[in-house]
Parts: sequence; structure tokens; C-alpha cells
Amino acid sequence: MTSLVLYLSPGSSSMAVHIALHEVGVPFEVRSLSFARNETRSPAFLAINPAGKVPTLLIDGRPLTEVAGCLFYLAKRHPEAKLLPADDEAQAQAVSWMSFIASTLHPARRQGLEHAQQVWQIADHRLGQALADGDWVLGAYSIVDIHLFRLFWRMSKSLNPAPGTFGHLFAHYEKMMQRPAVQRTIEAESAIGYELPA
Ligand SMILES: N[C@@H](CCC(=O)N[C@@H](CS)C(=O)NCC(=O)O)C(=O)O
Repeated sequence: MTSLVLYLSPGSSSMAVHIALHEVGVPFEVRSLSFARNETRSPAFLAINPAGKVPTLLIDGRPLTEVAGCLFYLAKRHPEAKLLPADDEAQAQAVSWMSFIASTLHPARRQGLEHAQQVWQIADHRLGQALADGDWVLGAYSIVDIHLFRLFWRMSKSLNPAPGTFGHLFAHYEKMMQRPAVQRTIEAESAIGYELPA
């Protein structure tokens, strides 16, 4: 059996991979790193991931980094979990969404509130178009829903949304919160303790 070890910090980007591991239902080990104690910058961790970032997933000891890479691996390795539709165009949409989430949405808040609100409005509009074809971003539930949810879960309060804005994102968030894999992840990570900046 493949050995999986997830380096995480509660509530951070690694939460998406933690949710996917619970969705897939395979055994895995968690190693939690403290931002407050600078553990992502320790020589031991930098030897595993020179970028000093979580998530880092060890697959039989080999490191895999970046949320999108880890989610893609878990979905492909465990097709029975149905976390990625099989057809080429849907997979290209998954890459498109996860690139947009990682490169545009994730860094947006650092560029100011107004910029963040603008890009999240694009995300909300794009999500509204996607949901016209089903309950989830790609029609069927997938790793894209997990990636998008984790970032909105983290960012929604600091976006200071006016009432009635981000309607598609909030509806998606509520649906995600019903999933046992999401509930188990939040339970496990809150038990370790959040150290996220406000
Ligand atoms: N592009 C990366 C971003 C990962 C990332 O920014 N991780 C942050 C937490 S959200 C981190 O590990 N920061 C620790 C540090 O920079 O020391 C991904 O998608 O995985």
C-alpha cells in the first residue's frame, strides 16, 4: 500500500488536500507545522520542500507540492472516489479553475481589498455559469470544488462582502459544509488549533 504523509498547517492551503484525503478514504499520516514557530522554515522541512510551503504530500517518501498537484494526484490515483470527471474537456476545465484559484484568487488579498473583491466577483460570476450545468463546478463533484471551497472558507470574512454579494460562492460553501469529509477535516484541524492571521 502507498504510504501518504501530509504536512499541513490548520486552515491553510493544505486543508484542501486534507479534505481530499478524507474524500478518498485511504490511511494517511498528518504532520502539523506551526507558522508561529516558523516550522515551515526549518532546515528539516526545507530539505523536503525548498519553498517551505504546505501542503507537502509525501508519497512513499517522495514529496509532492502545490494544492493543485496534490489534488490531481489523489483524484487520478483513486478513480473510485470520482473526484475528477474522465472526459478531456472537463479535465481541462479542472486545470483552468485550479490555475485561476492558485494564481489569481489566492494572492489577491495581498494586493488590497478592492482588488480581492474584484477577482472574487469574477469567481462568483464564473461559478454561476458553471452551476448552470449541475450542482458542482464541473457538473459532478470534483477536486475543483474542494480547492475553491477552501480558499473561500478562508477569505470570505476578510473580503467584507456587502449583503447579497458572492451568492453563488456562499451557496457552494454551504453545500460543501454538508460533506462529511469537510466536517472531519475541520474537526481534526481545529483540534490541532488554528494559527492563521486575522
Ligand atoms: N501555490 C501554493 C501556495 C501554498 C502556500 O502559500 N502555503 C502557505 C500557507 S497558505 C504556506 O505554507 N506558508 C508558509 C510559509 O510561507 O512559510 C499551493 O497552491 O500549494
